[in-house]
Order: sequence, then C-alpha cells, then structure tokens
Amino acid sequence: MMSKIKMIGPAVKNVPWQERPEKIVGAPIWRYKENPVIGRNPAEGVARIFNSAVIPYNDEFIGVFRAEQVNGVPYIYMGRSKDAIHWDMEKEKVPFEDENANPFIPGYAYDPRLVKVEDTYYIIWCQDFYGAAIGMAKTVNFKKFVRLENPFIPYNRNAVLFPRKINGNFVMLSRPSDGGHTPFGDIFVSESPDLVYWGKHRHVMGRGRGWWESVKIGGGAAPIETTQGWLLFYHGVSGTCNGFVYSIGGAILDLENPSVVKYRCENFLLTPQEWYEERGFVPNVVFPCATIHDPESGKIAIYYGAADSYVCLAFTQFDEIVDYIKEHSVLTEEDTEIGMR
Ligand code: BMA
Repeated sequence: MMSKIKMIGPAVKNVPWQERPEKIVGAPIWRYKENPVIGRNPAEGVARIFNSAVIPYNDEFIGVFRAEQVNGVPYIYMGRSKDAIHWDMEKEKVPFEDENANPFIPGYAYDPRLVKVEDTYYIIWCQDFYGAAIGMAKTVNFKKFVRLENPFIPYNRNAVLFPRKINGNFVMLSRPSDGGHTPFGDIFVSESPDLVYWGKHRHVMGRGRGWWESVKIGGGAAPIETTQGWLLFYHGVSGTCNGFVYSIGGAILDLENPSVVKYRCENFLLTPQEWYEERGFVPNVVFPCATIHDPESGKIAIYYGAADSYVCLAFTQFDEIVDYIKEHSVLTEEDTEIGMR
C-alpha cells in the first residue's frame, strides 16, 4: 500500500543519513551504526548528554543538549555541528535572561526541545518552578536567549511545541505529572495566542492500551506536518518489576484539531535492545526529542536519548513509517474524541 500523504516543511539537504540495512526487524526504523553519537564525558564539567534536540540553522545544525553536569545537576548546553553527528559544545551553559537582559537562570533544566515557529526558535524544557514545570525561552540568533512566561503550573515535565500556529494560535503538547517519577500520564494539548496565556486544554491520547505504553506517554519530537495530519514520535512507558522501560511510539494527529488522533500505532517503533539503550545511568530508555527531516527525499533522522547516558540517532523513510503506523493503527474512543469534558 503506497500512501499519497506528503511531508510539508522546508527542504533539508543534509539530513544525517545511513541507508536502510537489508534486514531490519520490527518497525521500519534503523539505528545509526556508529551509535552513540555522543558518549560519556563529552565536555568539560559534563558527565553525560542525552534527551537532546537539534535543528538545521543556516548551513549547519544547532543542538540544545540535556547535559548532566559533574555536580549531578542537569542543565542545557548548546552545540554546533556541520553534519549533526560531530558536535562542538559551548563551554558555558545557555545564558538565559529576562526581558530586561538580566540573567534569569533556572535552578536546573532538562529534556529540552528546540522548535522554529515563523522566524523565532523556541527552547522548551523542564525546570523548577516551585516543583517541576515547563520553562520556555526564545532566540533568533542563538546568542541571546530570552525567557518567556512559564506556560503551565507544576507538575508538568514534558512539553513539545508545534512548528507552526494552528488557527492563529501557538500549540503545545504536554504531560501533567507528579513531582516524582510519575506512575501515570497522558498527553494533552493547549493553545496560546501570545505565548503568555495558555488555554483550550484538550486531552490528546491516554496511556494504558498497549502494554509497552501502559504507565505513561509523553510527546517526543516536534510533530512533523503532513498533508494528512501531524506525524508524532512520542515516548511510551511500561512498568516492570525492575522499573520503567521507555520505548518510541508513533501517531498521526489531526491537522486542524490535534487533540483528535487519526492513527496510532499499536506496536512500539523502537524499544531498548542495544547495549547503549539497555545499559547506563537509567537502563532501558529510548527517549526521542527531535527529528531532522526532508520533504523531498522523505528522509527522517530521529534523535533520541539512550539510557539517560547517550545521544543516539535512528533513521526512517517517511512513506514507510506512515504506512506502518496506518497499517498497525488501533484507536480508542479517547483517541478520536475532541478531548474536552
Ligand atoms: C523521565 C525524564 C527523562 C528520563 C526518563 C528516564 O521522567 O526524567 O529525562 O529520560 O525519566 O529516566
């Protein structure tokens, strides 16, 4: 079955890429042979980098990295790369400031996403706001980073902005949680006309159906626009007697009404199986935070954190992954409803 669905967005000629190996098991996603892309002790004062986001910028790539510093505190560091694989890390942490150009540094910051909407780049992360909540900043030049209002009250640790406004509003996925390791969690969507006031909250999709995502789910990479909806790579968590296992799932959300799920793959797309996914600071975690993708070639490179220790890369072809998600789609009533009660 060939799909007529098309990816929408700017062309990216230099998507990091390796051809599909002849034999791949499970979903049509294959790992970069040289994973991990970023190993231990990647920069001075930083022990591990994982769950990080990258974006094309001019003729290079910019990354915002979740860096676990040697004092144990996570913070965001920036890096630059010509190929999105070999990274030059900045020595200093990202210098967030307030609107009056005074330093405004969160106590900790983790799991950043990096999304361009119109001409501005937004970083969205988790930070302390009298409890874990979402922090947000904007930049146009990756030199000056101005903090925005925190979009949500605690607790919420996982937010992903859409790459364009929908019906005139900014749109963000998030996952309300508790202050600990949260044994529950569904994905919600909220809208804002100005990135100050957020509302029109809707339930997008719930955990609990497939076993691999039965504990909680959360947005992953910024959704990819297509002619038939938003292609979303997200994370789903399963509980075991040895703790959580994080896998990557896939869904397609309605273009104009993203609280409505059109297709949701009942199988995981990627689950921990390589040494760098199964062994590390937190074993058995694959956690997607970004894609680099090109509408012309259909190439999609997925950036994911592995075992809270490494940054890794996997690849897929747009047509193949869309077909796979559609062929294995199982929807519940909660998925297809507008998500308002
Ligand atoms: C989540 C977040 C992620 C992390 C995952 C597994 O709650 O803290 O940053 O990768 O747990 O430890």
